[in-house]
Amino acid sequence: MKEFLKYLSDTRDDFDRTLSFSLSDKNELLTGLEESVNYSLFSKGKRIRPVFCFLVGELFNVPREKLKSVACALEMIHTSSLILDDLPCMDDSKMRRGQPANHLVHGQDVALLSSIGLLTEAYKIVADDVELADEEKLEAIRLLANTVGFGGMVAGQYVDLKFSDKNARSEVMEFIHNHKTASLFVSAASIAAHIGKASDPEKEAVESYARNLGFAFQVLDDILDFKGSQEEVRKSVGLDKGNVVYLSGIERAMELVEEHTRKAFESIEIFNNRNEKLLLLGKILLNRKT
Ligand code: GRG
Repeated sequence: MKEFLKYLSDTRDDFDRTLSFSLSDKNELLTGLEESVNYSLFSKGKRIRPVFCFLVGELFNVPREKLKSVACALEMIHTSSLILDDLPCMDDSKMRRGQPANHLVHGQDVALLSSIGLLTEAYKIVADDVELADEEKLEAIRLLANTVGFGGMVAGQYVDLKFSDKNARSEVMEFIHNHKTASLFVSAASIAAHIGKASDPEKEAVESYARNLGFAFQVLDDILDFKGSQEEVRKSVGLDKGNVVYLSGIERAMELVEEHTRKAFESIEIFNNRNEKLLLLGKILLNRKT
């Protein structure tokens, strides 16, 4: 485990060296916009989605070099969604990644533009990647767009805003978690598997792992929001109306984490001893405190 923790932190550092953002137009009129994007993108995120993408790639012998643009795109999309999610018209959160939410520092107008800009940059970075064949880029962009848009995060956020309340059915909660959170894990896995020329059963296996792990990850996020302090969790905490603990209670929430983790681990049994890193990653994510 100690060795794997070191491997994870090296992978995260490697990713952080790859991730960069600067506007191609150096016009000083845009300095504030660039600062706002960098404020959120380079705040202390755990970088789980890019690291997960690299690990799935490793399973299919994809060199990291080939997944770097996709990894950056995943982090940009995720950061873009956090900026939007924190706005007063959404979750109205004050704290994110251990610092004030973007809109409290840069204003709601600039936060919104930063989020849209980052989202667009994510696709551009993949489209410009010379390491990827045209077919690989197209499939990656198609999968990412599907994850972000009306079939994914936008749909999940909409249902969360409009339909999550104390009486929401468990199917509503499942829809929200699968679309808002698990979907980005699934596209990380699908893209890495596609580039690694995985067979259909292998693709299904890593996608099922990602879906279940992503779901458990979100439920755990809800549990941490319920149990943790703002200092521990490094973001605004509390029970908002879409929180699983609020809907189903802490015991059911913990059962859900267990059920989905078990399903995630079962999904990758087909890889035999090649699945070890994904099993360890799952264990670490589900024992996290932030
Ligand atoms: C613009 C992409 C986009 C989407 C629009 C706003 C929105 C629709 C969706 C919100 C999705 C959202 C914020 C889901 C929460 C996912 C989640 C568990 C966030 C916390 O992830 P961590 O713990 O965070 O990986 P860090 O800060 O470590 O990166």
